[in-house]
Amino acid sequence: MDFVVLTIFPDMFDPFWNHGIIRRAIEQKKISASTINIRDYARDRHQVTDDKTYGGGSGMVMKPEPLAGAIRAATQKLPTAGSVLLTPQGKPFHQNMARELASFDGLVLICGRYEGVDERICHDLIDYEISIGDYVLTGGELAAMIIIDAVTRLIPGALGGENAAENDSFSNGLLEHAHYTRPQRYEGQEVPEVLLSGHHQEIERWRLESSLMRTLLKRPDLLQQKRLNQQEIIILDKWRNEIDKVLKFDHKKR
Ligand code: 4F9
Repeated sequence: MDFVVLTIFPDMFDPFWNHGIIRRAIEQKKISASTINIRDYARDRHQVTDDKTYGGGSGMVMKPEPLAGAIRAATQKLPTAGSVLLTPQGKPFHQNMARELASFDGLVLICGRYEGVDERICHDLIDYEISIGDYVLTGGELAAMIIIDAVTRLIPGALGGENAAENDSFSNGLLEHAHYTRPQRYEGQEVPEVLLSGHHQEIERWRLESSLMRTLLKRPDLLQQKRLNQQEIIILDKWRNEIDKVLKFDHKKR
């Protein structure tokens, strides 16, 4: 996967490319990373990339020519890449979209600054408009990093262990199960015994139960959207029965 980022602040990406999984993915050539400075495509002497908004108002708008020039340069470099504009008006980003983007062989990420970009930047040049959430940032750069991060870890081999992203939260529509590591006893709390038992099947069943429990408590909306399989229904039914028993108990007698 080849990432090209269009930004007026390319230096913001230096620490991002140089740490952890992203750095290793670059070193192992699972991804390539580069930036294009939009300012380099401004043709006036002062290389201006923004201007006052027509109609009046306080905000500045990104000029169309430098941005279009930069997008064309990037898509020439990566003709089969998808192009993404980061904007609060875009489609909400989620794991399925990360999967879709991971299927491209390249991505051009366009970071706006100021109040927004001129409406006339040729929308034929942009495949996706994506928002990372309902809030306004000072620019699209952090949003681009978030997308690159989420996409990179889905690229085969990028996480080290084979298919390491397979059991992640959201991969099956549920939050991931609880995790424990050493020590076995920490501040009086023990690691659940089944995890030490070596019974692969029982461990899998415990993990599914943990996953379902956490999703029910923390993100019931995910559970409502999900198509449950037989085993999942059995586990949830068991809990329903447990709760029913508590509710049917005649508390006045106590
Ligand atoms: C981009 C906000 C993506 C949320 C870009 C200002 C943005 C954003 N998601 N805010 N420029």
